[in-house]
Amino acid sequence: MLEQKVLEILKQNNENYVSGESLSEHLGVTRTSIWKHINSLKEAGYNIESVTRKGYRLIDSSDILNEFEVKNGLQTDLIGNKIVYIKEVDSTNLYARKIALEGAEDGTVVIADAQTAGRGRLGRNWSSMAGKGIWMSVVLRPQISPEEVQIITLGASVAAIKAIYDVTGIRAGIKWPNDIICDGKKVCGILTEMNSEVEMVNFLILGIGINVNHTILDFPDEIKSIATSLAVYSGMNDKKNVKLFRRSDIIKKLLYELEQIYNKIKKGAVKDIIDEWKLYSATLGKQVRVIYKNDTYTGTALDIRDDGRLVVKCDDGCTRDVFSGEVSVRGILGYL
Ligand code: BT5
Repeated sequence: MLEQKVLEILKQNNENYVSGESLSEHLGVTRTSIWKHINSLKEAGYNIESVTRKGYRLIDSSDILNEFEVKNGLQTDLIGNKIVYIKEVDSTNLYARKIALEGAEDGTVVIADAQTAGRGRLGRNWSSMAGKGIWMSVVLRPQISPEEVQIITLGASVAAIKAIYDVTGIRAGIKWPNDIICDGKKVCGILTEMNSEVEMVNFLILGIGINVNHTILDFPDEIKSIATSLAVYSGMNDKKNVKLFRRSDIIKKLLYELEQIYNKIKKGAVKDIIDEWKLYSATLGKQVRVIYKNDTYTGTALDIRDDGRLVVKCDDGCTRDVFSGEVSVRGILGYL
């Protein structure tokens, strides 16, 4: 698309002016056509300055999310080959499921700027404000059995931790099974849903939500005390200097890290993923409270098995394996 070509040239020129004339020569279209494309880029949110006799320049500080921004510089071979960007959707997981049933290929990514009915586990809600976070689902078609699916969630948490660190410098931790936390508050949640036969997975929908540029006031009251965003966390010690992050940069890195994990899973290198998960765990060695239906017990999180079960040494002396999806693990003191 011509509009994308104009954008690419402006980006390559790093905030320097590019004349309308050189753009029109380069792309073989009239200057009026260039002007029209510049206007539609401005409408899409790009901050482009036009100065008579100098031309156009892109002031590239904005956090614009669209298919082009994610594809531009994406370093993957499979994941993200097809990207569906939607301004607003009920849930990217539901949308991804729909297109997977229609045959969407392995690695297709659905990204939304806002979700009106974001989903958590066990029928819970996921708050997904417009323009603030990463609300994304990936269609995966691994050849694994339903019992092995938990490793995808664990691997995705490792991928998210690494992508967050790489782009923002923030070191987050993983709270078993699917939460990523900063300073004891949730910054990211993962929801893996599957469509399977008894022995084989048909496809998986890996849903990842990351709070990126929220202020604390952006969160609904009921989660204000348990949620945080990368921007809030980065500004904790310096309120005047809250950083805003570019969501597309985090997504690109995340898709890259997910592909590394996916390749490991395909090779059967599950142990590597578990070992990495342990490095980032905020749960192992901690006192935990396990809540399962009407049963509650406390103990110490000892280890994690290769299939993702958490091993808990209970206070009554016995050791139990805890499956995810069945329990809520809460720290004895507060959320962690
Ligand atoms: C999760 O569930 O953490 C999975 C969240 C997955 C969200 C992604 S976004 C893209 C994709 N499309 C979807 O529809 N979903 C996925 P769970 O462990 O059940 O946690 C849900 C709980 O977290 C809620 O009950 C709230 O207490 C809390 N919560 C809700 N929204 C939050 C937010 N934005 N940040 C932090 N905590 C939140």
